[in-house]
Amino acid sequence: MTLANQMTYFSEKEQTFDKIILYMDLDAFFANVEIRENPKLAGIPLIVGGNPQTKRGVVSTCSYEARVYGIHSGMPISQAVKLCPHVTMVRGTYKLYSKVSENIMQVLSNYSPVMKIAGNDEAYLDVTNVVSDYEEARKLAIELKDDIFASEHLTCSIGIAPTKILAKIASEVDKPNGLTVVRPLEISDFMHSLKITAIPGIGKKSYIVFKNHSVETCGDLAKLPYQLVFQKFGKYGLKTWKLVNGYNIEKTDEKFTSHERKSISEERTFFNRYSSWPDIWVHIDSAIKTIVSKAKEKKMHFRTITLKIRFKDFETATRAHSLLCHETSEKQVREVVKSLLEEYNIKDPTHIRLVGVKISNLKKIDVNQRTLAQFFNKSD
Ligand code: TTP
Ligand code: MG
Ligand code: MG
Repeated sequence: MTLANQMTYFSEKEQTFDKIILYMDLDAFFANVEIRENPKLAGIPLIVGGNPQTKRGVVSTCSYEARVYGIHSGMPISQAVKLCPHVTMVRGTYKLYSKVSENIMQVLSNYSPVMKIAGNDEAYLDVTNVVSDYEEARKLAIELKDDIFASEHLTCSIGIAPTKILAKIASEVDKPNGLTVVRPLEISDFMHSLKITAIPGIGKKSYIVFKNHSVETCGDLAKLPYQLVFQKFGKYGLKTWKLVNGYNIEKTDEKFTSHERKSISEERTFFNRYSSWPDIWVHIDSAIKTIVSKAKEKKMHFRTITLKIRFKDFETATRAHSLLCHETSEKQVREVVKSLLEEYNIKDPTHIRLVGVKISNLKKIDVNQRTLAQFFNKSD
């Protein structure tokens, strides 16, 4: 492809940013699940992966304390042990990670109907139609972070920007537990400050090629004339040049999938205070009111009601009940939740840290269809 051909892509479209994309990636995913399960592992260099006895295999991931020693995913365990002889190793509980990943994706799916899962601990949400501006997107991200922490006791980093690639880059700059927002007018400044390796796909090999041409930061690349960039680094180099200069290089994304909302849930956490039964009921009741009104707003019927209880020691239990047919009634949810709560047989309410109510098995209301309660002429 000639440069002339390439330059035809400097179109108006590339200057337009009309989306707000949120990207979430969990921090040290496998390692933080292990720490959650065994708090003695917190605050120390920790490796997940390989065989701790034989010291064979590769590092799946490691804690941020281990990263200080230069250890990273994919490194042979033998090398990691050389870098940090006192490192702690655990083999990994992969079934648990996959369950946690599923739960996290479920939480995320409540924040936008347009979502793309990009890995076991990361996903993009197109929130363009969910928020009205970047400030609202930031608030949504804080809510999402709290939600993820409340449901799985894990931290994540979030990037918000007008394109997927920028949102992903933004999520990385303040890891762990970061939140970085890049608005359209801030793209060039934001990019110029970054090392060239901050761009996904630029690894050690490409870095050497760039460095040989005195390009270490994205700003260095941005300053070069595009003709020279094309000549020296080819088509991919030119694409990177456009990215660092604030062009929108993303194709209209057909990969985002719209999904129907699978559940509606609300949780209430009792932070550092003792909960009493009346107090707990006030919170359960307000959670029920919120989810039922959300369901009505979205014209959804539900069949399954789930009650989640988390105790002070983070042990979490869920119980669910499915109705005979789809319903919309708040009263029905209250009755089911009451009997689910009785099933737990909790003696001491002060041990409760969190209560959550979820309705799922959702179905769009057919205006001609009546619920069973309406059929029998009952109402809320
Ligand atoms: P990442 O999100 O790449 O890494 P991470 O979550 O451990 O750390 P960070 O805070 O930098 O995001 O990967 C998610 C999980 O996928 C990770 O915890 C373990 C697994 N994984 C591997 O098993 N092998 C690999 O080479 C990588 C990169 C990840
Ligand atoms: Mg991660
Ligand atoms: Mg990841």
